[in-house]
Amino acid sequence: MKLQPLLFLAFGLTAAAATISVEQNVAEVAHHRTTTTTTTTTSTSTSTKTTKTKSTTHSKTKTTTKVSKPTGTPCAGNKANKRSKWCEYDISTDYTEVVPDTGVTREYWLTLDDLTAAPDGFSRPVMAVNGSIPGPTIIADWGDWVIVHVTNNLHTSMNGTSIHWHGIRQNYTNDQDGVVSITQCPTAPGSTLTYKWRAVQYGSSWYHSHIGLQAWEGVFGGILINGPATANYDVDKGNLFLTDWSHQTVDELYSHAQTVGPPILDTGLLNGTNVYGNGSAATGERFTMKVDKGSSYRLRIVNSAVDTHWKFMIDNHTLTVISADFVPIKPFTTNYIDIGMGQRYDVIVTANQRRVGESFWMRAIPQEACSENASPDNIRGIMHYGKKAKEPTTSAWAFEDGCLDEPASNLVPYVPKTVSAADWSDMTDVTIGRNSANLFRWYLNSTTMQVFWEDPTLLQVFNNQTDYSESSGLIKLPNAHEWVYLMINTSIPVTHPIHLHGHDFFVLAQGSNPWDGGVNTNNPPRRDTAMLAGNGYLLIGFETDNPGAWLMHCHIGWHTDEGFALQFLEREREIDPLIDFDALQDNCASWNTYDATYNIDQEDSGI
Ligand SMILES: *[C@@H]1O[C@H](CO)[C@@H](O)[C@H](O)[C@H]1NC(C)=O
Ligand SMILES: *[C@@H]1O[C@H](CO)[C@@H](O)[C@H](O)[C@H]1NC(C)=O
Ligand SMILES: *[C@@H]1O[C@H](CO)[C@@H](O)[C@H](O)[C@H]1NC(C)=O
Ligand SMILES: *[C@@H]1O[C@H](CO)[C@@H](O)[C@H](O)[C@H]1NC(C)=O
Ligand SMILES: *[C@@H]1O[C@H](CO)[C@@H](O)[C@H](O)[C@H]1NC(C)=O
Ligand SMILES: *[C@@H]1O[C@H](CO)[C@@H](O)[C@H](O)[C@H]1NC(C)=O
Ligand SMILES: *[C@@H]1O[C@H](CO)[C@@H](O)[C@H](O)[C@H]1NC(C)=O
Ligand SMILES: *[C@@H]1O[C@H](CO)[C@@H](O)[C@H](O)[C@H]1NC(C)=O
Ligand SMILES: *[C@@H]1O[C@H](CO)[C@@H](O)[C@H](O)[C@H]1NC(C)=O
Ligand SMILES: [Cu+2]
Repeated sequence: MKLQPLLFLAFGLTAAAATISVEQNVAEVAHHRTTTTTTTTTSTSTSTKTTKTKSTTHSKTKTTTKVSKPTGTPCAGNKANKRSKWCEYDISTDYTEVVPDTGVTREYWLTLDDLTAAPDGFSRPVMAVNGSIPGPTIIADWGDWVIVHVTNNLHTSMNGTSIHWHGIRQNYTNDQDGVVSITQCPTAPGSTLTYKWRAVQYGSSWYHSHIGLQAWEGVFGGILINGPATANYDVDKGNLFLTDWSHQTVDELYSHAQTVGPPILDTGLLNGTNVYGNGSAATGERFTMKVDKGSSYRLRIVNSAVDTHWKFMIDNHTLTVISADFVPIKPFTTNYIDIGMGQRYDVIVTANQRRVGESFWMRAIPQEACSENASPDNIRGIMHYGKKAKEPTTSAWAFEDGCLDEPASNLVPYVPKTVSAADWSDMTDVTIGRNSANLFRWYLNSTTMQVFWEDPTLLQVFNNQTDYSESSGLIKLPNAHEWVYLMINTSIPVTHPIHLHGHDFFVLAQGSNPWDGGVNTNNPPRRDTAMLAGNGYLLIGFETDNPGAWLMHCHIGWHTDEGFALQFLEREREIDPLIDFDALQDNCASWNTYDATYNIDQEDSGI
């Protein structure tokens, strides 16, 4: 067994060191019709055991852009006092129907490594993208195509990988969704997989690993798609990640999660850094953010935790919320926001306090009703007026502990939509039990997801599988443009952030049991992640407008691993021609070779 030496890296020492300039590294290439930018795989494998005879019959239909003016700067008209404008489009343009033809493709290279780092001053093994937590931000304009080459250098941990572009629609590009066992095999250490997708939405999100618990070892980074906004601001501060963190790795903590229940986590990080401990024993550095009196700032807040629901607030400042996940909303102003795992809120904060040189706490507060943390009051950053951050003496806004979503009345999509009656509806009951090895597993109805890295659903589609015997929890949705309603219901007092791939869903009903039967079809909240309350229900609706195998799962890391998931096989007959089977099979072949050499165990649900 060949092991690479651990690379050592000092970061998390200052907030500045945790961030790097992405713009320098972005290769922006005008996209010509003649340029071939098809998905490719380079691998260390020489295996030829998979047959490729079918590949010639699959013509790629994805390249739809044509050469037009290259952009890269915000679209004409999008100024600090006119954020609603976006070239000839604006914030009222229905982005589910219309996409700017920018003619631009942005290309990024990302590398995953096993490293040692001390984000809160305590040194431990981590996995990171390009040597930082969070990794580099993927930046594009609304309408651009994005190509990302992901190289797996996780030789020490011998972890396969896949990168999921959370919330990205993957419109007719299901095979780029980056979910092991569903859309791809793991990418083996030593291999590179190239993803290509179009930014048909705009706003804020993140990419993260979608195998095992790897995302919460540090494999994540921001996605920032420039576009119009529902309120004005002066400065875009970018993504702000709220991560929970422990001195043991999540892989070490998993056995506790599976046998006893969710472990108590040590602390949390703001954008990859924080202080740990008290007084003179404290280590690490606070996240800091400089503001100038009178200016307004956009923050793109992402909950990247494994098992923490946050309230986020800035002392003495209100937040104007302008989007929920990738959906622009009518702005509302609040003292704090509730943010579940996988969710994003874009907020504007105005530096409107009188005193010059003042510093204010920015707080990420784990909600005890559903999150266990040993430092609940010490996950803080500092927003400072003027050059130097000093220790703030400010107090938190009053709040009530709880793990619910923002009320639906706050989350009104700016581009309104009404939902039709259900063409297909079903319900599924969420329960927990122990499997034959006495480990916790989550069940939707009576099924806990168990799928296999080496046999993703898309490979089964290619192989003309009809029973999908290797893919549990699969629901077929054969017909185009039908309205699907799914009621998710639980009588267990545990909340779950429910995330759907390939769609924004409509939140038709949500609350604590019993359900009164009400269904809100008149421009309800629309997003890709919503909270299922403990002892509660969540009724989601979406249209079958995107062929593919799409995962729906709880975004608590432990629960995903413990099988809280199902998959929709949407418009199965139309999937085949959309898939780059050469890339899929090459990547699987190199994984199979790696697996045969090192005998890698899959110990979880497979996603
Ligand atoms: C957080 O880190 C990312 C990646 O380095 C950076 O783009 C972003 O600006 C940082 N956020 C803030 C609010 O400083
Ligand atoms: C999604 O892809 C389909 C098929 O290529 C296309 O007809 C549709 O316009 C696309 N939707 C968006 C929002 O780009
Ligand atoms: C990531 O690191 C690779 C080298 O490993 C480098 O080529 C690439 O430019 C970096 N990407 C970004 C976005 O910083
Ligand atoms: C990744 O490596 C860790 C540490 O060796 C291990 O515990 C975990 O099971 C591996 N995860 C995957 C997805 O292979
Ligand atoms: C910090 O102090 C509080 C109160 O004395 C204590 O409960 C907590 O455990 C301390 N935290 C750490 C990380 O030492
Ligand atoms: C913050 O608000 C409180 C309550 O209004 C006020 O007493 C305090 O002086 C403010 N702090 C600062 C630093 O402005
Ligand atoms: C779950 O079970 C209920 C009650 O038996 C049934 O009506 C429903 O169709 C099942 N749903 C799924 C997704 O299997
Ligand atoms: C799947 O079915 C199609 C159409 O019948 C056929 O052309 C193709 O060879 C089959 N693929 C495999 C892998 O059997
Ligand atoms: C959810 O399940 C509980 C207990 O099984 C039941 O009482 C309740 O009616 C169900 N609610 C819905 C909306 O199906
Ligand atoms: Cu869950």
